[in-house]
Amino acid sequence: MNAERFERAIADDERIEPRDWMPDAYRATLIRQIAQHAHSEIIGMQPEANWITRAPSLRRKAILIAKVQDEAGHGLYLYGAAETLGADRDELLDKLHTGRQKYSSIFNYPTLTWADIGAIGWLVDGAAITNQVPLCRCSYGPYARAMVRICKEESFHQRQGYELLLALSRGTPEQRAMAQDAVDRWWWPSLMMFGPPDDASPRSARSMAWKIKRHTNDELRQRFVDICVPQAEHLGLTLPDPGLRWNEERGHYDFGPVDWAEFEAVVRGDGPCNEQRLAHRRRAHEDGAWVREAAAAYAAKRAARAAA
Ligand code: FAQ
Repeated sequence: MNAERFERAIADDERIEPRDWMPDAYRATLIRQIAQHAHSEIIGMQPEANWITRAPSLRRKAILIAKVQDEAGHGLYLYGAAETLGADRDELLDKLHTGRQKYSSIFNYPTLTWADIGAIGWLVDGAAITNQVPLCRCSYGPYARAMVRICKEESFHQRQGYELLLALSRGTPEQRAMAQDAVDRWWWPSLMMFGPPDDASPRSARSMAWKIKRHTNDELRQRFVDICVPQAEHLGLTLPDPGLRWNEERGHYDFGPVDWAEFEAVVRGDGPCNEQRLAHRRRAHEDGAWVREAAAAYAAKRAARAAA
């Protein structure tokens, strides 16, 4: 009876809420995806935080601090959404710290110059929005609702990155070269954010049937390429793919092959910054132990006072 009601709700495009009955595998899939997403947000703070102290002006510094702070906030909404499924936040963090849960491959690349902050905003946040807008219609209510606010903030992040790159591409020859170099390095890893190709994506069919995912990895990757090509033209920068060309018949841009061996290596832990990212995250967690203890002690004191 419960299973039937669940299937009907999915078929009718109704939202599944925390107290509703759901199959164990649906719950487990959501906890995995939401946790990976939350981990990506908080690990994703590191590459950009690397440039806060070196931002070229007070305005750029204030914008960057706000963006990195938003990412912490996104992590918190997402851990909150995972908790509505019965997951324990400490356990999820422990799984991240011990390598038992993943975070997005993209955050294992270094930010070598200031232009990387622009390329991350334009391409990484752009890819994140392309992937996440459909998640606003995900069948699980708390995840879908968290996505609405996150997408609004990502949209601001994307624009600031684009504006930053535009300023550099219209600047001195050195600034322009720096912008081009950043786009050259971030383009392919951004395409990898959408996950493996459809014929090598073990989770897609089940997640599409449950309406957790609304489009396949390849569909969203294609959408992203189609959006970026005219934006790159407007920037006056080149995308590093000689195979990029408009295909009249398909109504889409064709693009060259993604290096899936590189993707697999990065997901396995062998990317340029995997070790550094995890080590920093573990250290930050340990350094923050006293804050968690103080907050818990304060909450206990307030609860005791309220009970008295
Ligand atoms: N990196 O069968 P599929 C952001 C894993 S945006 C690492 O296709 P699925 C914003 C996948 O999890 C980034 N692992 O799986 C920001 C699965 O792992 P499993 C985060 C990847 O779930 C911007 C296995 O490969 N966004 O943080 C990647 O159906 C700037 C098989 O793959 C999200 O997480 C990858 N790129 O589809 C923050 C969005 N791709 O089960 C700071 C929500 C796949 O073996 C600065 N997630 N894998 O452990 C999703 O939409 C989906 O989970 C996909 C993967 C599309 C990522």
